[in-house]
Amino acid sequence: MTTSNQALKQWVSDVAALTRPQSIVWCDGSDQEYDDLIKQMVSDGTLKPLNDETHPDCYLHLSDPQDVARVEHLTFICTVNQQDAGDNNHWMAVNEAKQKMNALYDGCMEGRTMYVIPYCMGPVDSPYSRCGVEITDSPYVVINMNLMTRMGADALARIERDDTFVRGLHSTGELDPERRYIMHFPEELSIMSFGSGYGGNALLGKKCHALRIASWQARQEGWLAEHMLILGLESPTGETHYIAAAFPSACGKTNLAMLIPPEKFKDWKIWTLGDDIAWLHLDAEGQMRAINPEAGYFGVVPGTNEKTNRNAYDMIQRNTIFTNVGQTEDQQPWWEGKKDGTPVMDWKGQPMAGDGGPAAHPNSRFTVSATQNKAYSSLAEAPQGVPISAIVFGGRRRELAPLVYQAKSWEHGVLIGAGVASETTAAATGEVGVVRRDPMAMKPFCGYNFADYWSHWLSFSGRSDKLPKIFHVNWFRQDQDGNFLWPGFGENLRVLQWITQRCDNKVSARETAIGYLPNDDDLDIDDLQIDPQVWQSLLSVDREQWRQELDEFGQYLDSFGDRLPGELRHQHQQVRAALD
Ligand code: GTP
Ligand code: SPV
Ligand code: MN
Repeated sequence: MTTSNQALKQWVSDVAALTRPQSIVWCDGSDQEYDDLIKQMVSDGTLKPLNDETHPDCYLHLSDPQDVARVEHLTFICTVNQQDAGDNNHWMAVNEAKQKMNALYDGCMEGRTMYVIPYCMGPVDSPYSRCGVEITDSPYVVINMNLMTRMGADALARIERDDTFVRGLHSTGELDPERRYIMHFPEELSIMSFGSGYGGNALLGKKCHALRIASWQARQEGWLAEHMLILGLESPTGETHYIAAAFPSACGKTNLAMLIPPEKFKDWKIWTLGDDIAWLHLDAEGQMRAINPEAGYFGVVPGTNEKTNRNAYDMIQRNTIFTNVGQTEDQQPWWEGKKDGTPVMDWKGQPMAGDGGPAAHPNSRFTVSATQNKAYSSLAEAPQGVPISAIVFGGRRRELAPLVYQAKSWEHGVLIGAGVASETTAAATGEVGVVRRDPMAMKPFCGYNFADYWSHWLSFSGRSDKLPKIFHVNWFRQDQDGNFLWPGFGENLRVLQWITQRCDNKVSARETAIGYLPNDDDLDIDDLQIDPQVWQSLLSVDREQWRQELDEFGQYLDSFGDRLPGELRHQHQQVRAALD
């Protein structure tokens, strides 16, 4: 395979001259190619076949123990003007970054195969989709991109038609954390990644392209690229509402997107459109529509079982790549929260109980095609996407944030999104469990200055009078002993039901300083045996705590200086005043 696109041909030849691979392979995305790469990786030991009876066509990859998560401190946005990247990003000057990367790439593929992966983010026939090409020396990246994107011949044909693509260059290098960088050049639509083979650092279609680069493009072109799941909630009467929800990494997107309704709601149905990223556009009528740019799931494994997420559990029984889980005696994958089986080997490939650590790394992942999900929506491939009724923001907050509340307006909703804060998780290296500000769950992923990003969000209210309603949820409130106050998972359906009732003006609500909260009886929870006092606290607004929160949030907003939109400041003042 090769291409008629001169720019692509030239770039591949320039990269080959720099990295000096032994051979170049243009990936066609075929099953044959996938199978051949699996065979090759099994024979060189980078993939282990799992139990073929219980887990047909499932494989285990153990990454370097120092390469298990995104590395935010090594991730840069490189723009001509530093303030275009904003204080929310690490910044490096374009030339400095390129010099650094070119030195690392010099000869880095000697003795290796260089794979050229044309891919399309979104259905290949959608006007909302965008293409890219990733060049990599990692076969693991190729097989993951095969599951996660529309990759190969169709994507290449579209690139040749569109004559534009995002350039992503990736090499695993020596996996040395001291020689690792993930650089983005949004002004040139290019990405350079070196020294990591893991997830968002290496599968460049995902966070690097579909969020950091795409968010920049989206601002220029008038749309939004967001860290959001997309689901359809079908009521017993057959009406479906589509909801997009942004939660920070490892805070419940995959689980919500695949939710199985509890017994009491068995006539309701959740359809999955996406579990991590949404691209949102206004159509000609001013309706916001969403597509999922991805074609597979790169999901958190620990905690997945038949009770928490049966759809996910079922879909990872076959044709799945596991990264950094443990193994049982008979080569079944094993992780904390799996419920059955006993691990004998941990994610480092060591016998269990050696260092007392977990069998599966807390950020261990499965990669699987979305088509294996029983709840995969028939509209997930629709070129025009689905109409969005509600946008939901959420975080992992032990305290403060109620179970659910609704914004009073689009502008107030933007403030609520900007105010998201959440406890850090194992999805990125660094300390876990500290609350940090994570506006719109995009702190690690917004490719430009947050102040400009909020202006862009606010600008939508001037463009449509039927924008989605905005909500905030928190599944993670805890008591003094660390027990969750809300059962979560399937029971979250009850909250989604209230959200859609609000969208249809079918239920009233209680106005508070922070937004509209459900009346005590409007969420159907009779069968849950929640202590009335607990229920009260899940739906209460502690004024003193909220005043403190708003003051801290205000200081954070101030740090964006003159670029902060006046409207956001105004919204903040209104809520703060209402709390007095
Ligand atoms: P990324 O793929 O990193 O973006 O994560 P995500 O947002 O898709 O998170 P995911 O659904 O994989 O959930 C992460 C962790 O949160 C898992 O360990 C889940 O078991 C847990 N979790 C998800 N939903 C709930 C919930 O409703 N309640 C509680 N207590 N835990 C939840
Ligand atoms: C996240 O960290 O939000 C993920 C996993 O979805 S990664 O692909 O590594 O970004
Ligand atoms: Mn994510």
